[in-house]
Amino acid sequence: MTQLNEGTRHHLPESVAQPGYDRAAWAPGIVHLGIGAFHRAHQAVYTDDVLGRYGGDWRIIGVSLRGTAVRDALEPQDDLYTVNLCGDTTAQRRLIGAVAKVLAARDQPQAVIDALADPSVRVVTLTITEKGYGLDPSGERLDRTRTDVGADLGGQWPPVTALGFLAHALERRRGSDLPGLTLISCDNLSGNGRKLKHALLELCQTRNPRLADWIQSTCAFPCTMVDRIVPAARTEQLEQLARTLGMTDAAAVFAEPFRQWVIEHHFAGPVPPWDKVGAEFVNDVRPFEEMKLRLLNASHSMLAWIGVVAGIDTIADAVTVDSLWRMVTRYMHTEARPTLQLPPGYPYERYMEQLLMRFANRALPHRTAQIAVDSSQKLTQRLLPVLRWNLEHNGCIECACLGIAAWLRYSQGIDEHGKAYAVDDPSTAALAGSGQPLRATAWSTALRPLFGDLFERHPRAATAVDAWLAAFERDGIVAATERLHG
Ligand code: NAI
Ligand code: CS2
Repeated sequence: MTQLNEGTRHHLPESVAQPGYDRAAWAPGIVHLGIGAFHRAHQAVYTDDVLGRYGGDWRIIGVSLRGTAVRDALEPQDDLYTVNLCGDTTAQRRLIGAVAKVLAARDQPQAVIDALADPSVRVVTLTITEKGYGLDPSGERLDRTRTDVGADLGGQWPPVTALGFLAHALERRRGSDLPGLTLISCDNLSGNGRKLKHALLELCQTRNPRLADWIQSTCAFPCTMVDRIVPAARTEQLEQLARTLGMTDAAAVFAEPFRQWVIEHHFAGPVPPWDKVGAEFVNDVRPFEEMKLRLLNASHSMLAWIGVVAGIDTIADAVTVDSLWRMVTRYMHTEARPTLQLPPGYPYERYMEQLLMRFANRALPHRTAQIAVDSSQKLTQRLLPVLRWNLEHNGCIECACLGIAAWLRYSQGIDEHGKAYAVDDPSTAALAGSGQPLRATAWSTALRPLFGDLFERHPRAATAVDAWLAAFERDGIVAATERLHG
């Protein structure tokens, strides 16, 4: 079958919107680290909108830090791909022209440094997953026990982590008297810009304190809130798309229509006018990011853990279960909402209603198993702050404790039908298959890196988690959630 590329794009059906600009007219100005599905369906789309409306040297050099699959898919397609928006009633497709090139760091480490150190590049964006920042569970310090972090602390060539690549490239920029960069983390981490800055400065302090000083004074690390649900593409979606397009697109992404991007207005130099195409530049991102992490992401994770254990494949399937729909509704209203601080009058009710509709979108299957990946990293960003706040303010903790119990149960690696699954999360390896009874009170040493002394200081939380675990064993995980509504 024909493959999508510059030579074939004009044979795409008319219903596929084409980039409204001459791709060759604009040079790269952004390097993106971690060019996975989310970047292609979110930041690259905002940038494509900027190029279409205003032009500018803002095309993107994408970097894969781990594998080569995205480069291998995009290179023969001249870096073109489609974004396919799947709403419950509509499908909209568009071709994205913003990506100029993709580099696979594993094969081309020097080319990655050259791109980051190019004078025309002023912005670096990152979607490298929560663990890509190399931080320990406190989120404040590098995890020096990790071999990848250790290698980059020692300054080895080629670098391994995103931080290692950035340190090498920024050293070159400093040596060439080039301006600093605006480095924009687009991962689901609270204070993502601050965390990126801390992690990079700690690495550079160890290697070269002068570089750390230079970064402090020339670079900016705005925090962001990013939102669009973009599940990993399934083979059957790609096959169906090829039939619709009349050609293959190996790098296609499938996303929901909703999108949001809130960026702290703190830049080291020019950035694309994303604010003119739907993003918001604000002074303080924190209230937005807390709203999203604690409402959307925490609910997602709870549904994912319960879903995997109960054998429920997707989020849309999970929210058709009445007790799970009610659990999420109750969690959002009674436990998460009181912890949030957006200005009075912010339409939280509408936001929460819309979230449930987004979860229920059957046109966009989102596997519970995908969301459950790296759970321990996610738990600390999403659910733990809600539990802490409610413990400190004598609030309700039932749903958060149910969530933590579900995470512990998920970490056992075997579902309620006896089927084993891989727990793709290095930090929870210690919890799986030890044969000890599954109780927060019995696991306090193993849980300490994530929870600190929370369970010792707040026995009511430990008791609640253990009561949920006992209820799961007795009634099954989904039936147990009925207790919330009794
Ligand atoms: P993906 O699996 O398609 O891509 C992940 C990317 O991260 C790949 O480029 C991979 O090489 C890189 N990566 C993984 N581990 C890494 C590490 N230790 N160091 C450096 N790079 C690493 O996933 P996707 O959908 O692109 O999501 C990536 C991140 O984007 C998420 O973890 C999340 O923080 C953020 N995000 C994702 C959303 C989504 O719905 N998919 C929505 C909002 C944010
Ligand atoms: C999900 C998120 O995989 C996950 O952990 O909760 O990627 C979620 O889809 C996005 O944050 C939505 O913006």
